[in-house]
Amino acid sequence: MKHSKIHIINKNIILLLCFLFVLVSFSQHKTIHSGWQFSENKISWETINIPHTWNKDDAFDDTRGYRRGMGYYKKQVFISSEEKDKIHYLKFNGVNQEATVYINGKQVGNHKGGYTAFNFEVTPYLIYDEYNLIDVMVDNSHNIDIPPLDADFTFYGGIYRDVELITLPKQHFSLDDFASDGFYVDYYEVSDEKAGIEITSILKNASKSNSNVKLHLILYDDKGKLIKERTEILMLPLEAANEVKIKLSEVYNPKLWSPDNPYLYKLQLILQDEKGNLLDSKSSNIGFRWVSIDSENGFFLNGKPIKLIGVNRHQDYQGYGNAVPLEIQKKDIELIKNMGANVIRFAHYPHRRELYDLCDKLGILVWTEIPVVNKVTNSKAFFDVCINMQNEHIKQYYNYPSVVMFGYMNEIFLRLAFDNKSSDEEKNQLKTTSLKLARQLEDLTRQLAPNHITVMACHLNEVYNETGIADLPMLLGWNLYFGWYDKEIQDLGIFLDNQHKRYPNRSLLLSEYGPGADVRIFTKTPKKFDFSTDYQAKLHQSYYKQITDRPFMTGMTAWNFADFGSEFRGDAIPHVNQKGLVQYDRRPKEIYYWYKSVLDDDKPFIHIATDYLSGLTLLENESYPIQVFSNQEQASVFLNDEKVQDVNIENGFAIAELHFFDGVNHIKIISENTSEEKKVEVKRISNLDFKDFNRFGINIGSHFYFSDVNHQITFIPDQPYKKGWFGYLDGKPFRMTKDKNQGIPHNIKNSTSEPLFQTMLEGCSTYKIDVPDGNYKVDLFFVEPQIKPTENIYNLSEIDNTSTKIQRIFDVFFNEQLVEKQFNLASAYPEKYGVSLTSTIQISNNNGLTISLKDFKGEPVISGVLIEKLD
Ligand code: GCB
Repeated sequence: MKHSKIHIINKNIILLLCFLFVLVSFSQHKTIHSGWQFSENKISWETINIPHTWNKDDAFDDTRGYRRGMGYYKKQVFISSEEKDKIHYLKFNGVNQEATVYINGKQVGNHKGGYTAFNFEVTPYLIYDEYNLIDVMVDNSHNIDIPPLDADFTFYGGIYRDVELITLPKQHFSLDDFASDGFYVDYYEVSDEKAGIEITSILKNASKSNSNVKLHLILYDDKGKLIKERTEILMLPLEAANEVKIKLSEVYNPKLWSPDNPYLYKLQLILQDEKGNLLDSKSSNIGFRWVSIDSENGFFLNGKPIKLIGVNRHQDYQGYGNAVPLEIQKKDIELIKNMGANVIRFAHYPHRRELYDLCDKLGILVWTEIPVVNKVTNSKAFFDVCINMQNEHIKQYYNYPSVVMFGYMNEIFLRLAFDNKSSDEEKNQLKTTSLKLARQLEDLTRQLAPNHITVMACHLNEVYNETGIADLPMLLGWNLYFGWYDKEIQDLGIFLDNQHKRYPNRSLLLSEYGPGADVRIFTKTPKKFDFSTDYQAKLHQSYYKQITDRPFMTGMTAWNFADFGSEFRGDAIPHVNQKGLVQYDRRPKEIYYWYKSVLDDDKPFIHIATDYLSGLTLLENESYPIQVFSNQEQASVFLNDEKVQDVNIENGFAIAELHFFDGVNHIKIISENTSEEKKVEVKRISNLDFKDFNRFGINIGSHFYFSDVNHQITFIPDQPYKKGWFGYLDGKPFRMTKDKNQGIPHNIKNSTSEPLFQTMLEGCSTYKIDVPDGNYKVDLFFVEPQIKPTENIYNLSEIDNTSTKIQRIFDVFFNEQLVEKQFNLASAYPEKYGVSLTSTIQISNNNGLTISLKDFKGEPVISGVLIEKLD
């Protein structure tokens, strides 16, 4: 028995290999990456490889500036006359955002939309036994007929996904149905007992005569063992494409697919001619699963409740823009799985298809959507592009068993909500148009994907309820930023309870949440909008509890898996949205490990959150709270081999208040099943004598530490003056907006030390630092915060425009010595420059250093100070 099983498996493998071998000579997909020519102006050309974008650097570089416009690509391909009887397609898997394709100077087609695949049949344009010229004209300029019109991510232009040259026999699986694979898998009667699939194939016969073919469908289990098969003999009418529906009979006791056990069967579709020669072949993952949602009890997979906890993902990556090699992208999905997530929202557009295949394999449920974001255009052309895009999206992504949710809009009223120029009538018109488009997309989605869940995401605004748009999708996503753009962290639950009460029949998902966080910023006292990783931990930890406490919530997807490029943004790193759980280059922030602690119970796990505590400086007897993340219940904390305390780990974390020594400290956390160790280097200063150190930096006006690579120092938080130490005698932290928690200046030029400049004291006339007598070099840091305030709709706070007129002029003294007379940042540095003033000073008579800022006009500002002892 055992022997014969092995025999069958082997036989199948041989069979498969035979098919693959023959396949190469029949239908062929050639990826054409190399040796393309690219030009921005058709005058000077450079040789590039695909994937490619022309915005990978300029979207981050203020000097060059982000170029939205045209890009021209060309490449020669030789087509042999041996291919003369074949059909040829050129397939583009992603070109942002409009492409016009020419072969040998003749236009073969145009495609609008940057995130779905498209193809053109190029057979009539080819010249055999010669080089054929492919020209692609790409346009990423703002086009009111192509979504997204406006969004918080960079629209990198270029051919940024693979280009394929596909050669097919005359009879093949059609490529003409919105560039899908030409077949669709539907599941029927899926249960624990049995499960079936029905396959709809679109078979095309491009020859001038009717053709008889065989369609052979085979279902294998995950070991390659044949489970079901069926062969149909079909007559394909000449020059036509036809749909064929074939059911495979049910599999009994099927192995169900789930995040815990992503069991995949494999479907092979083989098209042969009447003599049995292979024509074309396709395959698909088959995962038997069924999903349902319930507005009281959340999400169900295979009849069992499952809380969806995961992330949103954008596709770009530091240094690559959107032209990211596939293997690097696959790592994201692995990292997400490793964190313990069971869901990904591919935001705000379809990502590479290979990643969905990986979600099938790793067991991650998927929400996928098209980029209709922030606003719509009231034009037929815009509607047509959206409808076409959703057709492409659903048909290209239909067969992945991981895909359970299809979406089509994100925060569609965001622009409207911040529009103070349009009349009420114009606004009502926009509401009506958006609702009309939403209805069309919802209907289309339900019609094309009747077994999937339709979704849409809204931002915090009543307009979604008022207009009724929120009632359209089967599952409503709320993107909620309580404790960041809005109110406080605890307001999340209050809002959700209220929505649930008002709309008890709606199923809800928290589709986005999260604060910005920069690994260079840490603090004992995290505050809203400080970009500290500590505030990030606080918010995520609380949100997780608030969602898991509410059974009606289907789940939550954090914004965002990784930091991503957003050209207009100016957070702690300009042009980058820093809400990632991992950095732009995917190095995990601490919060990544916290998620792992609550989501992944595969193995005992402890993480000590000290990875970015670089240059921690502690004064006098100061201690520092260290977060310990773990999936264990209890642990003992050791510092430098001495037991300090036992901690209970709740909600995945515990805090250990540690009294570090000066120098390298050794932390060890031991739980019953595992342990973890970390070293932390600490500078403990018992007074400002400058004996064991010769540099000292203060992040004036700020409550956080900032570890600054440029100055090779960690600036420590500010304080009111304390004798023997340092601090301000007057002044208050500067804020640009009425919301006192937000409103730090953005996009500071000439610096990558934004967190040093962004926070500052305003109205400080005296700052004292009690350094001993000696010779010092002192750097002071300034920025004029009120030049050209950045209008950022994602910082949902009011900008005080009157402030642009404010001028400040002040004199700067070190003790009595004048350093700068009539310092006028606004006129000396007309852009928002990070400015430093450097001067030496001889301190004597135990006077310490007094920095005086004497106002001449307006209130002085100061961002930081760095003192170095010279001898
Ligand atoms: C949102 C948007 C997303 C933004 C995010 C943010 O609600 O859907 O595209 O990136 O907020 O960070 O502000």
